[in-house]
Amino acid sequence: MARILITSALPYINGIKHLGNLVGSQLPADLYARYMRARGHEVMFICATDEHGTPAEIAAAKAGKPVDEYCAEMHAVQTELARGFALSFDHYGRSSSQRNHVLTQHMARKLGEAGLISEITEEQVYSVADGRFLPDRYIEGTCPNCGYERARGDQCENCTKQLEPTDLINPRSAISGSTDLEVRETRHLFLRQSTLRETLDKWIDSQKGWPVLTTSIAKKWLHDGDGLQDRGITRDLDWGVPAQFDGAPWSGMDGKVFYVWFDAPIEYIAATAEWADAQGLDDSAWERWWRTDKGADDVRYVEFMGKDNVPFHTLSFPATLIGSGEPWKLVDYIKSFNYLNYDGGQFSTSQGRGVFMDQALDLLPADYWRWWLLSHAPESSDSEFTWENFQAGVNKDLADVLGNLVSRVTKFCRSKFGEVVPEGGEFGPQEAALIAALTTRIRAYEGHMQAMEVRKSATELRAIWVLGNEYLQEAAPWSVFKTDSAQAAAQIRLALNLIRLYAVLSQPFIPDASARMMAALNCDDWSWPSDVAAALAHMPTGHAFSVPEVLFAKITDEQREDWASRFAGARD
Ligand code: B3M
Ligand code: ZN
Repeated sequence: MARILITSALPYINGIKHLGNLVGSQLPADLYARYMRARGHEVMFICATDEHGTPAEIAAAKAGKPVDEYCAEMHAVQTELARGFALSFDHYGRSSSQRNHVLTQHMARKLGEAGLISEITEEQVYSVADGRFLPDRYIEGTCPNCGYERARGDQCENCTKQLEPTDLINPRSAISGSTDLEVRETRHLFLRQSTLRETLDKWIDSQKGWPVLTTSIAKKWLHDGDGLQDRGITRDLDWGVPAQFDGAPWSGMDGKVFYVWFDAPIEYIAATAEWADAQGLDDSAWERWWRTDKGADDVRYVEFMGKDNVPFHTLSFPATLIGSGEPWKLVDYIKSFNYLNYDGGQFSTSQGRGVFMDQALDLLPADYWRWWLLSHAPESSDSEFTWENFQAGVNKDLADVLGNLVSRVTKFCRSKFGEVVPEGGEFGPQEAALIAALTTRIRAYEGHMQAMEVRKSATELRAIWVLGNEYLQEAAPWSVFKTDSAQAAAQIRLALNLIRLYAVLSQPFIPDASARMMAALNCDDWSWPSDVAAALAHMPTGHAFSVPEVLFAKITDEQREDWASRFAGARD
């Protein structure tokens, strides 16, 4: 049994996430967490809302609410949606927690003591009309790289280039729209990441088997000299972790807070401490996951995120942890994703384009979305959501293959033998062949799940479901029954056990349907089928079950057309 720490990138608090966000971190992280638990490992699965910075302040202002109130409300909304999608976090924390305040300030102090923080006077854009500095998203203008006219002060959404507010062409205040801007001097703390360049380079080289997407992004930032410039870690904002505390080796940071990207990854650790607090456990309970001097040296730490988050996790966050000089657990594997596009364009939170988590759950149960999204995860390249494709995936895989098998087998058994596992007959060569084929495929499935190959895992799982249908097709208990009811009983006994096997194997993808399959079978033993033959003899003859409600309803053409047109525009 291993100990596995899993984090998903923290969703910004500034609104409900769309399906592209979901499949880019939280959902595959959940798949992995569920699988690892199913295999008997000890898992700590952490996520939280990312509540600081200009995204939070701007969204709160738009909603006409104080930012702390807005964050508390949105955290509750996102918690509910996470539950709706059956995301099995051990803790869903908040980066605005007291734990994160304390830990973020602690990290900064340690970095300062190590000489890795410098205080720099820099030029920032000041809005005369607004009477304040305009960091990050408070300023908009034309991207100097690609010409996109709504680029923000921290990053261009169009070409993803990281920007400084002073880089923008024709800048304007995102608060008032004012162009009465001037450049003024202000003092900020900078993390001297550049001095850690070689250390980070070596650390990345020592990571064997990282996905190409992860290492190529990290290396690009490291060697272009772009990402590893020293970066400002404070901002002229009110909302955030105050950059001010006892014993700081610097001064003059009154009224400033840490940059959101400085405190957000630290929240992975702080959220684990929040978990311990919520469980009534002491510090050693979370420290054994994060401090290599307190037991975390045998933890395997895996992070999930979209590709735009990779630089912060391969460089900035490790720079913080290594630079602190303390024995913090570093990530062992980073699973990163490309983008899911929406019907010929991009999902966009700012433009309300695509399907958002709340809307998705209003249309269909979570499993439908989980299955389609995971089986189309944007791993090796961007992928695209279309309503046709979604309908086809759900109807074929879930309704025709899995759902149909469950309903056919249970109903046939009920009508011929009653709602109990029937006795009689023996397994023959057909059953032996099925067991052999299942064994091969299940071992392959395990390999893909272990390797976090999400699409390959889905493909393998689908193939495992198909094997069952093919077996039934060939064995044809409905006709065998006419001449040899004992033989048909043996076939159905196997098929009922196959449903349990499928519930166990499918649980990481479609937990609700799996639970319903198990409940119908009157079973609560989720042990993994290491021995397929034994697993297919799990429910003994005479074991009572009931026929479940339809597992998956098909999506009709009318529904598809209705949804496609309903979601064609922007969300209001
Ligand atoms: N909130 C950005 C994002 O949602 C950011 C991730 C933080 S992970 C520490 O893409
Ligand atoms: Zn651009």
